[in-house]
Amino acid sequence: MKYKAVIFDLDGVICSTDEYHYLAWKALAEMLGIDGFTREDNKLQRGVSRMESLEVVLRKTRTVYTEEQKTALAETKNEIYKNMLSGMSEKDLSEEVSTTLYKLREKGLKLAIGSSSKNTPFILERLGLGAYFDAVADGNCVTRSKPDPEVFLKAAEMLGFKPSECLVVEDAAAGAKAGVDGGFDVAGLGEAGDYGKTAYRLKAFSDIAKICECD
Ligand code: B16
Ligand code: MG
Repeated sequence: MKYKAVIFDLDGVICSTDEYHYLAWKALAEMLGIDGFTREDNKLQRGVSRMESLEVVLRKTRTVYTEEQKTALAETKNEIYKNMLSGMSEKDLSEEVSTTLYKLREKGLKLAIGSSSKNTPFILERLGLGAYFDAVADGNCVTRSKPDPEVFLKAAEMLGFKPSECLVVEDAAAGAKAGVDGGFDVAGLGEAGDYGKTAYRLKAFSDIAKICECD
């Protein structure tokens, strides 16, 4: 088998929480009197940290905020976002994702999460995957967010494998760059598939089973 492990991004790969991020940032933008926050702007927030995401919103206003105010704004967005997450349950884990994870695990592959999100443990719990993964590297254990490779390198280290032995699955351009720069083969969904250096462009999540010879 070509790979010993698969490291998954969370938001936009395992679950559709990327849509909640967008809605929560849009709600914050409206609170600040910013009308023109769009899905195009939101693409720049994918995979990057909460504070960097806030800067994408604040670029759209001339108002200058202090660091203290920025911290409070990021907290407000997170409260809106967590409120949306609180309605999530095991039903939000798609059949396609759960079947594919099962097939990979059956073949003996190790499975990990590599996410920029500090809400990773909460989301995995809601999805019924709290104890499912062999390793979880997330925004709580890194100092540099994607496109820096730190989170994926950390996940590989936790698993005890080299980057060349792991496949990274991403939906964001920043995440695809992080994987490639870390020395991983990357399978890209959507926008990540358009990042030139990915090893695979996925049409569907379930394609991972074919790549890992589990189908
Ligand atoms: P939080 P991923 C990333 O998760 C999101 O794509 C990105 O939009 C978000 O800003 C980041 O997590 C931080 O999230 O505010 O929950 O800590 O795609 O790397 O799983
Ligand atoms: Mg993502």
